[in-house]
Amino acid sequence: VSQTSTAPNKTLEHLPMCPEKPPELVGRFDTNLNPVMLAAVERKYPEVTMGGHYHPKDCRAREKLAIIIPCRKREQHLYILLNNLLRMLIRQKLDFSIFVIDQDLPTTFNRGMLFNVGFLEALKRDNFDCFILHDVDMVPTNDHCLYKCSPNPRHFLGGLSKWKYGLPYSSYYGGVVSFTRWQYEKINGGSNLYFGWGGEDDDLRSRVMGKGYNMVRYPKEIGRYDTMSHKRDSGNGDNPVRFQLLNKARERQDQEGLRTTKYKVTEITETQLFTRIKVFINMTE
Ligand code: UD2
Repeated sequence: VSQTSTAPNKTLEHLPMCPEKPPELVGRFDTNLNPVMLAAVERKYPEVTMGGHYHPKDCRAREKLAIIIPCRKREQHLYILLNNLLRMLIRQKLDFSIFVIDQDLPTTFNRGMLFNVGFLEALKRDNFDCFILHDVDMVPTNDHCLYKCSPNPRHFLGGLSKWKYGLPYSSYYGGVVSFTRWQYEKINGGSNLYFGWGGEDDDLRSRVMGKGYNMVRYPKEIGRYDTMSHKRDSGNGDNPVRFQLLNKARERQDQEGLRTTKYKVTEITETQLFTRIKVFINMTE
């Protein structure tokens, strides 16, 4: 696949480096979780260009960020997320691209594998340094929650509205996490084996710890997220074998993961605010 419009732009080379923490940041901001039309979000962010790309105009961003959002039949959540998230990313002076990874029906949903797909497909398009793996229904509420990578993979959530801005357990790893390219390759990505709800986030954490990284998380006030309420989706029932899989997570880490991800791209759609990649996953492979 050829390079897209995110290829290094020579005209930016003379610009100063963007500040690590731009002075425009405001801290806590109000979220808007009301339904919204995609066209309205597009009109709100004319500076985001076809395929979901943006880079600051007055400075050179410190890294190239790919945001990977698994999304099957959750369009309204996606538009609400973008409506809130894009303003924050622009304020943070980031060079970012938004990838939405969708999975063909009827195969049971596989969140972990879709992150691997997003990572691999993003790298076919540009030389990204940092990857943020992002649930479609998590909306940040504080712009000091910087969407960047760090020396350890980061779990972004300090607290969620649905748990009174706390977390369900201390090793919790769901929702939003970041990896540099090197970190994600080192842990061999996420497991491909979790079909249905649950366990893949704990497996991911186990892989992170298995390669000697520390658990890093934003403090509660900064990693404060609003969640969109929803019923359990059809095609994503409880994974009955999640605990068996989890017991062997560390042993399997090097045999199974990013390096063994198999999928077939069935559709690619570019809209102004994101590139959507739809894939077929075979449950028996
Ligand atoms: C929790 C975790 C989530 C994940 C999941 C177990 C939180 C805040 N998040 O989410 O990170 O570990 O449990 O698998 O606790 N999705 C679709 N379509 C579907 C199903 C899922 O797009 O049909 C995507 C979407 O991005 C969603 C994510 O997968 O945000 C997680 O699925 P969920 O929201 O149904 O699960 P939830 O809220 O219990």
